[in-house]
Amino acid sequence: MADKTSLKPTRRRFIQAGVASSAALLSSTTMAQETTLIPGRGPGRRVIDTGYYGVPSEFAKTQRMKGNRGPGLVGGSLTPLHELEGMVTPAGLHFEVHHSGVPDIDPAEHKLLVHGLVDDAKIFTMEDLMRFPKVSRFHFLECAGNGMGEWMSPRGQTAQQTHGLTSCSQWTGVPLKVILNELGLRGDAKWLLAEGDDGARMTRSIPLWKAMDDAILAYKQNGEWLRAEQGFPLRLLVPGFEGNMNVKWLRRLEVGDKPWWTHHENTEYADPRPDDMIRAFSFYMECRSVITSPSGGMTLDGPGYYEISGLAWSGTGTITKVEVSTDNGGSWQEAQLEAPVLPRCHTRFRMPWTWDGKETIIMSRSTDDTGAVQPTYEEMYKIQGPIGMMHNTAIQNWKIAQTGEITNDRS
Ligand SMILES: Nc1nc2c(c(=O)[nH]1)N[C@H]1C(S)=C(S)[C@@H](COP(=O)(O)O)O[C@H]1N2
Ligand SMILES: [Mo]
Repeated sequence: MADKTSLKPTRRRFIQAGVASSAALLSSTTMAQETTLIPGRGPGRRVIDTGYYGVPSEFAKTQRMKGNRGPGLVGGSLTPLHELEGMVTPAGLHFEVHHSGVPDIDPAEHKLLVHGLVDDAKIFTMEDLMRFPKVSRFHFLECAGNGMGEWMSPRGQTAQQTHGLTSCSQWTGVPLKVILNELGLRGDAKWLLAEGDDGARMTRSIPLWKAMDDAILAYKQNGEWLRAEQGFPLRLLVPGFEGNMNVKWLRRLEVGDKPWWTHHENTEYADPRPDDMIRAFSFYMECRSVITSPSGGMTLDGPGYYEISGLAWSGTGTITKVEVSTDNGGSWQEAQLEAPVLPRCHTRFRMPWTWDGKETIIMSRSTDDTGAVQPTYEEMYKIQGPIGMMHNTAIQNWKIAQTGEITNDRS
């Protein structure tokens, strides 16, 4: 067997092949001295040393954090939007909201009953479902309560705390309409009840037009099996609709002619309006955006060039424009949207910026292809009332102090 050390690059090899990129930064004499000092690294870890499922580097500390509702059974975690790039959320960082913790379900045992106003009621196993034609689509998923702590005054320090209840994945599964057409819908069918197999037995009424449009019975997320936290082995995905309608651990679908007015439809997810009315079925998560970098909790390292970047999304359509203001809303500039720009999907925007070192407030404002424009808090209060909690879509301000420190501030 070859001596391990013989695999290490020799000093000679380093001088010949190495450090081409750092060469430009060093004078030729220091370069020669430096290269003789760089030791070879030797062989690295092997796959059998670390396990066959990859994990982030021990130096990469990006993590979810406990959600606003605490660590109990009702609660979950927030996506670290301020530390992520692009538009896809890694499965291990997808936010979570559970009403009774995460059940562990064996897919071999799991079944989906579809019944009610259909010609043939049927029980599907996971194997049955996976034989149907499938689709893979990128969609965001956002909890109706994303940013609920921000309604009255700024509270979260980072974009994770203010906006971390939205994530985006590529979801794979059977289009729901394929299954419903297979069973045959009766003429009076108008609504669909979706029920989860968790302790909370989350149930929500979904309008049939949405079920027959782009809803998916999803079992894969970013190519691999759904995570238990995201509803393994099966979840309903209703793209662009509020998070709680995307029932996880899906075990039953009932077709009916009217909504069921379930517990959650009469409590948490009914939204008060300024005229004292209650909006029961909000459905859509509307047009919204947030600057993720630079953002709350970060510090700018003196005046100079920075890239302003963030995410925009809309449950009603496709993002067509994101404007950025770096002078507290005084003037706006259009940011670049980075491809792919997809319907009901996170869209990454970027804008170059040179900070002059003076105190200022930066913010973003999104527009979608229905013409919806993200409102200010004042504008949102007029539509939704000042005491709402769900469906906060307002423009997020980040205040940059002269020291470069960034805080969540609306003044
Ligand atoms: N069965 C079941 N489905 C559920 C929930 C739940 O507690 N039980 N929570 C809902 C809520 S409130 C949200 S916001 C989304 C969150 O999905 P995620 O945890 O995959 O991010 O799932 C929804 N589906
Ligand atoms: Mo939610």
